[in-house]
Amino acid sequence: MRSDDIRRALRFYFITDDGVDGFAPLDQVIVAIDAGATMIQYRNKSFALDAFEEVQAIGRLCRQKRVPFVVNDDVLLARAVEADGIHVGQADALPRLARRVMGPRAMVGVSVSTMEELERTDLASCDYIGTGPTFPTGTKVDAKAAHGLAGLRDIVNRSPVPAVAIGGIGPANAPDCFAHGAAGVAVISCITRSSDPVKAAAAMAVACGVPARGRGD
Ligand code: 3NM
Repeated sequence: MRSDDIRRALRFYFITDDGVDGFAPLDQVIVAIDAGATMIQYRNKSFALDAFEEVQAIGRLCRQKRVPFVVNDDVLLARAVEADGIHVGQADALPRLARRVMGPRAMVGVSVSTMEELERTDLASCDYIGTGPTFPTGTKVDAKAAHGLAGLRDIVNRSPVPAVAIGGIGPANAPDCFAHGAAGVAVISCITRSSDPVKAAAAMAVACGVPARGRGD
């Protein structure tokens, strides 16, 4: 992917929620894509093989809608569903290994919470970083302390690749993240735990300045 395509894809980055009852990941992705999400990540910390077909269905939908699709952590799952890329954490496959497995055209992203992590991460193998938590989040149980907008700006300024802000982001504070240099915002609960996910996803699209895609487009 070219670098301006990557920046465009990062703008409204939706990540599936593995902890919400009655709102399956595929349905979450349908809502996000219809609203205009520009990138989708499948994240399931307790992935088991019986979810494989659902991940394939999410991948197919993303391909059909031309929305880049990445898998969190699991490089082999990403390969198996022919995802466009992989997002790894500091404890997961090294970006260089992830790149080797996924190939030169894949998108590789890595999570970076602090300046120290940024310094020691192999960014030459990465297309972007996810950095957070920008604001406190209840979604990631082992999240570090929030680094706020000033921390976001520091990391953006030092990063050679575009940065996506993550953690506690919603329509109200997404514009602040862009104003502090984020290429995009990654969100989970502002959509998946909303009483009205369709409305919340539409509000995110407006905050990110992206057009709605709408059903069937
Ligand atoms: N990673 P929500 S924070 C998956 O700081 C994830 O790296 C984070 O969920 C990090 O939008 C986070 O509901 C959770 O706050 C984001």
